[in-house]
Amino acid sequence: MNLPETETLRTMAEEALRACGARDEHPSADGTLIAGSPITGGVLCALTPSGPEQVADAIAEAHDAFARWRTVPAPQRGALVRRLGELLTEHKSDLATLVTLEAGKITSEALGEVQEMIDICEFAVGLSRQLYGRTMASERPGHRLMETWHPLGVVGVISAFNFPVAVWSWNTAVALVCGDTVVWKPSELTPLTAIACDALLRRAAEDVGAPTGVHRLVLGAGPVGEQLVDDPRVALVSATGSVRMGREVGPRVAQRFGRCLLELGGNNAVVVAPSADLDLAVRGIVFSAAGTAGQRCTSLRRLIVHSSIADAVVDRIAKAYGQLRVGNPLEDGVLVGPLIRGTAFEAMQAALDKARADGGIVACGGERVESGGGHYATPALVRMPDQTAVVREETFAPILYVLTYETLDEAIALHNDVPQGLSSAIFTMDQREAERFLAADGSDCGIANVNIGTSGAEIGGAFGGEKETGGGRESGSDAWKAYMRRATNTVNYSDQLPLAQGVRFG
Ligand code: UN1
Repeated sequence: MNLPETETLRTMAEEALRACGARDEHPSADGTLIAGSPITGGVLCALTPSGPEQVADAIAEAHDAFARWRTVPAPQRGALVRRLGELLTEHKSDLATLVTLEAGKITSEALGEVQEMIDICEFAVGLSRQLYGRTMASERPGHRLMETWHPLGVVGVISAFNFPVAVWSWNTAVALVCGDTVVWKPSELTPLTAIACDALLRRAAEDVGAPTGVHRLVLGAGPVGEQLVDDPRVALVSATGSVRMGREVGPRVAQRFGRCLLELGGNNAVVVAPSADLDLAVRGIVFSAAGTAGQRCTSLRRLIVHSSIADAVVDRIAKAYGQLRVGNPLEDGVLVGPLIRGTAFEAMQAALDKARADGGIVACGGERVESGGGHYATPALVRMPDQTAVVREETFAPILYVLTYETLDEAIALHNDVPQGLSSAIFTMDQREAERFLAADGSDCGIANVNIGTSGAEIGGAFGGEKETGGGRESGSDAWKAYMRRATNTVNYSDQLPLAQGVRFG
């Protein structure tokens, strides 16, 4: 495999950061937070993590800014997000470069991630004129009953390495038009993309005259996030990451009656029915399972295929896998980049060992691709006799387990018999089967698709899932409501004081 020198990657990162207007002191600082690249496993630069005082200052500043920002009319708040969207468009390739360098995504997927940011900005600008409350019919004469949506406060955004910028933008663009301010703790594995986004947002704020305290970036590992979780001035903690992290965050935020929005693990499955268009199915399956090297929370991990077509489907996927180029994500034609770090490769191997011990047969892949640098693996396809413990776990790597079924009821039961509930899909040409999969007794996930894969959701819908996925919804539809507080208002415009429920008092 032909990998570039880390020095070349470092220069690319510096140039992209500079183009985005990021302050020089970040990349040149001599700190303990190491920004690395999974492409070579090398170090891009050493940053200074935020100390407890800096985190407290950031929260205080965002809290102060909130007092002013909440009274700015929402369409004017939209102007800030519109400007951010323009800057993201201008710097699309700079940001995509940073995403590739830090997260290891292939260029097309990195550009797609930035496009997702641009799209959510557009959505949020429209939303800034549509933060509607309802007017209800009051049971009392001369009374009006209505609801008003008000800004909530400081939103603490904790994001993961695999979508280092899009998930931040879903939260931030929506939070800002809702009148909230944001303190962002990105993954400690992707600080540079965060620094670039923060610089662009700061510039947008300067350009439109918004307080710069509407957004603050804090860098570091767990303890920085914990400070956001425990600070009562943080009204909403929106956290993306592992179920283990969510189990910590949820109860701690609840303890102080804060709000939480959790996007945790997925163990996403596709059902392939006998009538499926197999050309379509195989393309959808390969993108969802092997794309982003299996490191999306929406990545496809389980294939539940009708026994009559199982051999044919496995053969076709194996053939497609054989043609996937694994390697340097900056190179044209490469479709599968590196795993984020060595521990991800080890977790993948451990899962494959367990699968074999459970009677699984590896149809193809799962091997290390020697690189002399980062950790690269061929996507694995594993036929399983059963949905054993390892299949029910999320391993953040490209492993696709294949199970078979006889009846659709059986397929749906297998599908739902995992602790996670993020994304799902069925490939079928049979409308009854498709509708059954989407019905109340069908897929139990937050996302259920027909004839497309599990990953690559558009921003217009609400994104999130059930069970151990955490229940949060972000991005489109009415997900904005999580970022606001609802006030119910009853206005008496009569000269009488009728009590509700016909109560008489005096
Ligand atoms: C994630 O992996 O955390 O649907 C988010 C998708 C992307 C977002 C994934 N739009 O795959």
